[in-house]
Amino acid sequence: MSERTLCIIKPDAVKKNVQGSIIQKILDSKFKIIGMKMMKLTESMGRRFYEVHKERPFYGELVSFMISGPVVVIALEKDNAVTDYRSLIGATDPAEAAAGTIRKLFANSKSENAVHGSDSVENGKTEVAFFFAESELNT
Ligand code: FUP
Repeated sequence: MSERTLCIIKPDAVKKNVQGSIIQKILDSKFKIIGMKMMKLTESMGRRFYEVHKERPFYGELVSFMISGPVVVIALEKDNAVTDYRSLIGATDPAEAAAGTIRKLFANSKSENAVHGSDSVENGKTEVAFFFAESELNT
């Protein structure tokens, strides 16, 4: 089934200029890019996007990091997009991520971990809609 998932190339990866390498790996894995924009998240957007984590001890630092510099937000579509994209990015902590995954290759740490990926089919839809109007998507 065709699904949507959201990639965010996080500030650490944008600072390192590895956006192109990350996008190429996504394209090589047969995802369709249906929307893409570079932007700096506002504090309010960062807080809302990560609201599910608001009780976690790292919430404040996570939001500060995500608004510390520009990000590239990419809406992806593919059969099994959510699971396939999570396999492509690897575990949250790069120390635990499999060889060849985006986080293994490009992440600094568990918090500065290069990319975001939606964690369920439902969140894939919601997170794409958080950043893109349906009219902005090229399906
Ligand atoms: P993931 O779905 O792999 O991005 O991981 P989580 O949903 O568990 O965490 C969301 C984000 O919170 C991570 F990308 C980075 C941050 N985080 C921390 O900063 N410290 C932690 O211990 C766990 C997560």
